[in-house]
Amino acid sequence: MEKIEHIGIAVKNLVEAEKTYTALLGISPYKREAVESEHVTTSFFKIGETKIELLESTSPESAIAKFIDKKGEGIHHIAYAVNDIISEMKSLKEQGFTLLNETPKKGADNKLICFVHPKSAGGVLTELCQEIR
Ligand code: CMX
Repeated sequence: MEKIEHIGIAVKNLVEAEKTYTALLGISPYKREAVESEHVTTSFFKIGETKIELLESTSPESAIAKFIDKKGEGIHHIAYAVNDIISEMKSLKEQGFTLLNETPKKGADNKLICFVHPKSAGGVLTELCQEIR
């Protein structure tokens, strides 16, 4: 893994959360993007080398809606940048981690992504992401 690429934060209302994070971080979001396959709308802030991804659900069935129902708003996942997502996935699987998808999926912000189940990663939903080159 190379670095923390972003931290995902589940929010109820993206517009309100954007205002809060703009005030908190002193910068504006650089992009808003819908990820239809995940039923979310995302908003990204760049803070140094890392990004903050705000996630608002677009469907009651989405992982974000379920998370907010259970735990409320807050940190949802940590995403690590990787150079070669296929080999990282293979290596994690061999070590016993539970991957939530067999092949990388297209995520927000021009990334190939794969999630690792929180139950196999110390209670933290973990995402691998590789820039689409
Ligand atoms: N962090 C830590 N624990 C989590 C979690 C999270 N984000 N989401 C769920 N859990 C825990 C729950 O608390 C629960 O624990 P207990 O059994 O101890 O109560 C357990 O995992 C199962 O939770 P659940 O509500 O029944 O949820 P599901 O099993 O239906 O789904 C998960 C959990 C991780 C498989 C699902 O959320 C998932 O597939 N996530 C990956 C996709 C995703 O999160 N997409 C949204 C972001 C997209 C993006 O970044 O673009």
